[in-house]
Amino acid sequence: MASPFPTAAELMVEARRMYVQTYGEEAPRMMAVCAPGRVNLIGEHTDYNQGFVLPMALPLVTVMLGSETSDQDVTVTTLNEDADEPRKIHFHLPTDGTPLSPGSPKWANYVKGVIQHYRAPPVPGFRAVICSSVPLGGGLSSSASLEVAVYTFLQQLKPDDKDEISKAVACQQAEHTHAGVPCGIMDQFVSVLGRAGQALLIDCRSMEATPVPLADPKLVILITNSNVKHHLNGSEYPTRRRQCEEAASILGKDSLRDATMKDLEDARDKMDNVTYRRAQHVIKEIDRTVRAAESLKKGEYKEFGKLMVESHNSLRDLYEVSCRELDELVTAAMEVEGVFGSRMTGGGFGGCTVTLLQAHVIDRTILHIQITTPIFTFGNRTSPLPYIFPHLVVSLLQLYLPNCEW
Ligand code: GAF
Repeated sequence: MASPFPTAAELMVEARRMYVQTYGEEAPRMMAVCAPGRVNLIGEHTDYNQGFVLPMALPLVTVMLGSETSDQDVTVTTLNEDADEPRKIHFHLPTDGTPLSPGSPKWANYVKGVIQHYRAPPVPGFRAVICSSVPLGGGLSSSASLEVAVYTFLQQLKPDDKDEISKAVACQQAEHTHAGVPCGIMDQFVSVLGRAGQALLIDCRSMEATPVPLADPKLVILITNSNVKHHLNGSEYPTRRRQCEEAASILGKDSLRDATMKDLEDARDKMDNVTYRRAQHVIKEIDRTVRAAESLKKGEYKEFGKLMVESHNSLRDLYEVSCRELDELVTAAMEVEGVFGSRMTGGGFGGCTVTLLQAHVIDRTILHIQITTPIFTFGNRTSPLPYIFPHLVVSLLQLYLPNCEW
C-alpha cells in the first residue's frame, strides 16, 4: 500500500515554491534539510528515568528550506495547516546576549528555542519555510523533528562540532525551555541518529544506542492515528515525571533505572498507591524493553508482540496515560490473526497506536479496525469519519531518512 504522506523530496519542492511566493525570489545559496518523526516500538516513559527505549525513525519528516540574510533578522513561514496563527514570524536576533523568550505563536518557540541552544552561537539572520508530514499532536514526535530540522538548518549556516548526541541534547533543552515540556531524550535522539531499516535500543543513561535491524519483508508496522490530539505541555506529563522522581528518592536511588521490583515491594508502605503504580510501570517497562529488543534481534515476533501488549496494559492501568480510543484500537488490532502485538506509542493521552503484524494480513487488519471501531465523539461534535484516518503502513525495507542537504 502506498504511503498517504508526501515524501521529503515532495515536501522540499512545495517548500521551495512557497519560499519564492513568500520572499519574492530564490536566494543564491538555498539550503534544505529534513529530520524524521519517530514511532516508539516499546519503552514508554522510561527515558526520563534513565532507562531503555526502542524507537525507530519514520519516513514522515519536517523539512526546512531557506537562506542566510545579511542582517540579524529571522523570518520563518510554516506551511503546516494545523499551526496556530500566524503562520509567519519575524524577529531580530539579539546581539547583546539577551535570551530569545518563548511567546506566540507556539510553533515558533521551537525555532527560537533551538537558536537559543545552538552550540555555535551566534547564528546569522535567515529566512526560511518549514513544512512537515509528521501529524501534529499525534505522538510521532512532530516537535522533535521540527527542533532537529531547525538545528540541522543552523548547522548549514554556521557549522558546529557535529557531535550528534550534543545536538539531540540541545534540541531537548529547547523543548524544556521554550515548549515547556520536561521531556526525556528519546525523540530528539532518534530524530538525529535514526536510520532506515533499523530501530535503536537507546540506553538513556549512557546515551549508547544499539541498532536493532528491522528489515524482514514479512513484517509490517502499522501506525494508526486515534485523531485524539495529545498535548504534553499540560500538567500530566510533568506530574508523571515528578512522581517517578519521588519514587526514586523514597527508594534511595538516583533514578528508577537503578531500582528493582524487590526494592519497590520492600518500600511499599513508604509511598502512596499512585506513586507505587507509576514506579511499577517504569521498573517493569525498562526490563520489558531490553527483552523486547532481544526478541526482535532473534526474530521472535510473537514474544515481542506479547511484550507490546503488556506495555500497553501497563500504560493504561498503572501509568494511566492511555485513553479509550487508543485502548479500542489496540483491542481491535489484536483480534486479527497474524497480528503479533499492538500498543499506544509516545507520551499518551491520545495520538497513535503501533502494531506489529505479518505483512500478508495488513489489508485484513486495517479493514477489521475500520469496521469494528465505533465513531467517537470529539468534544461536542461527532466525527463523520472513522477515527482511524490516516493509516500509515511502513514497509520497513522502504525507509530512508537521512538528514539531507539539498
Ligand atoms: C514524549 C517525550 F517527549 C519523550 O521524551 C518520552 O518521555 C515519551 O513521551 C514517553 O515515552 O514523547
